[in-house]
Amino acid sequence: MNMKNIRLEITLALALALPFVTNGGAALRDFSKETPEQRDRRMAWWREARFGMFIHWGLYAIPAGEWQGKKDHAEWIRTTAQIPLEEYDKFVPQFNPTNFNAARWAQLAKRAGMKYLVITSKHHDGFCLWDSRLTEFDVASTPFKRDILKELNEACQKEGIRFCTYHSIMDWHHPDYLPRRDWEKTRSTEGADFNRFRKYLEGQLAEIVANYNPGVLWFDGEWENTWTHEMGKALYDYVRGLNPRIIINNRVDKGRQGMQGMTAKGEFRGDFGTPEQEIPPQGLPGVDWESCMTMNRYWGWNKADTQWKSTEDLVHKLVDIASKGGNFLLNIGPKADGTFPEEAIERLEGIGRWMDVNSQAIYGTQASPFKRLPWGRCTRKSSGNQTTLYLHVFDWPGDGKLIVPGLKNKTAKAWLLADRARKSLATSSDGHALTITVPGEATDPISSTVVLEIQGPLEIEQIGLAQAADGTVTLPAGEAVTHGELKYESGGNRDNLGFWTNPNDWAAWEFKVTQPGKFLVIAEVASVEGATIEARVGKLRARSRVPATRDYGQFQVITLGTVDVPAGDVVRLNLHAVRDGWRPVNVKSIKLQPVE
Ligand code: FHN
Repeated sequence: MNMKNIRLEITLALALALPFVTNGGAALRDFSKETPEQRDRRMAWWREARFGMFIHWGLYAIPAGEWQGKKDHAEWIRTTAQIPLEEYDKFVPQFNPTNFNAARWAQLAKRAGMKYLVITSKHHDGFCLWDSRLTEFDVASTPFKRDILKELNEACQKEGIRFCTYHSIMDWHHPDYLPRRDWEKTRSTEGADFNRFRKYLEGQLAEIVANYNPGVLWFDGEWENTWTHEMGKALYDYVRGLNPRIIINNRVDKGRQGMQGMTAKGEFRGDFGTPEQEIPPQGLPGVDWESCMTMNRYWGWNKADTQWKSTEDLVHKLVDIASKGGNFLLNIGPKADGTFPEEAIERLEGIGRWMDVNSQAIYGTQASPFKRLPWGRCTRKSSGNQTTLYLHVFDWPGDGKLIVPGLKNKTAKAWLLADRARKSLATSSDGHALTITVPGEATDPISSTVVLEIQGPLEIEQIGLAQAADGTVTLPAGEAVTHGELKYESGGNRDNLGFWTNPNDWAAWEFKVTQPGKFLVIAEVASVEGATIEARVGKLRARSRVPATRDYGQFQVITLGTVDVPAGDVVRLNLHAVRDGWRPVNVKSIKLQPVE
């Protein structure tokens, strides 16, 4: 038995001797009693940061998404390709990322303007990127041997980036983790002890916290039924007991509500919500949340994945998330040799060029005071009696007049953030909107920032959905008030109402009409099997069958009929399911078009 195995046996024996789920013998503290002030102090650096790098790296980078001719795998490959354990273990002697350069990774994160970095210390496959005393299934057993977490932690510190770790509760390798994968028919569960797995999990987290001091412990893989709310609460308190200042996401417990990521009401643990591949439709005042997204399609490296988001799209996502008070955790899946894909580097550098000019409109900002703006987004900072609004203009006004609808403050100091001389821009107010005279050209093709400094309290009238000059009214999915399980979903190519399985669910839009009359009701919808929907304005109804489109992402435009729409500040259109033969329908938008 080699020295590591002896160490392993001693460590495990000590760990097993301790009463369960304790902080080295001391009774667990209950951290749910933390005061708002204590929490604000603990969360301050994370709220200031706004932007971080996610890294999914491990043995799965070696097959690079391909197995037996199929090319749509990634970090889940052991499961999606049903690779038996002894087969997957053969990747261990192949893991030798000789081009891994922690300094380069940290420099690229810094170049992009990212303030923290979250790396998979252990993903679902159970492989550990550090030399753990509790397992041989780690980097020390590979030809590479080097302690990746240690090197990256040190490199991050050099660049002023907060080092953080992702750790999966679900573990497809450890013999005590249950359940087995349903296709692992021959892998015995004999002797498996889930509580012993929990001690292993705790022991490894103690190693990580003690040796690498992560700012955030980003849990994942909490969804299987062997992991309970009680275990989640205990693990949260255990990790906070290891370092009371650490921040822990909501996937430590069982309160996360699917991919929309927010924590359900109740005593669920977790310091922030974790929407995945999507952005909440509105800001969530008083809620800490972070949208995590891939830069292309997969989290782990897949050499066939060419679905890279553009730099413009990524900057717009960063701005949109910050304008709603959230953080953006943007993922990189490094290759097996330890390098970042060139396409990822190109995007990090492009985002960095935008952040060179505009980062102060992102770091330490709070959510927009406006529910919507026609040309872009807004972030804000407040100091005493002064509010600074950062207007992120995606669509630059051709006539040189940037109108801020609903901003009733009459005076404001305005300038272009890109203008170091801060040359004042003229402003005027009609009492309902502030108009800023801006140059004919945007300062940045992706998003240009106009700064407004306002003394005294903000006076804002939320502008609802309104009729366009041509009389049309567009009702987007993200602006609907939904009732029941029906909800807005975004991310990827999703920007629609979905999960409309219950015909009792319905959606409502409110909008202002100044040009009443007869309107066509036009809907952009998708339904695998087809169904009938009905729009209601007052007592009027317009219904139509949604033809089967075979795919919930395959939208088509249908006309439901015509309705009379009255003038008014708050006109309501309700969209209902017709129960007979109901099948789910996705809705991207409703449009009212005046009938000539
Ligand atoms: O299954 C994981 C997946 O591999 C990836 O780690 C994402 C990132 O948040 N989390 C889980 C899917 O929700």
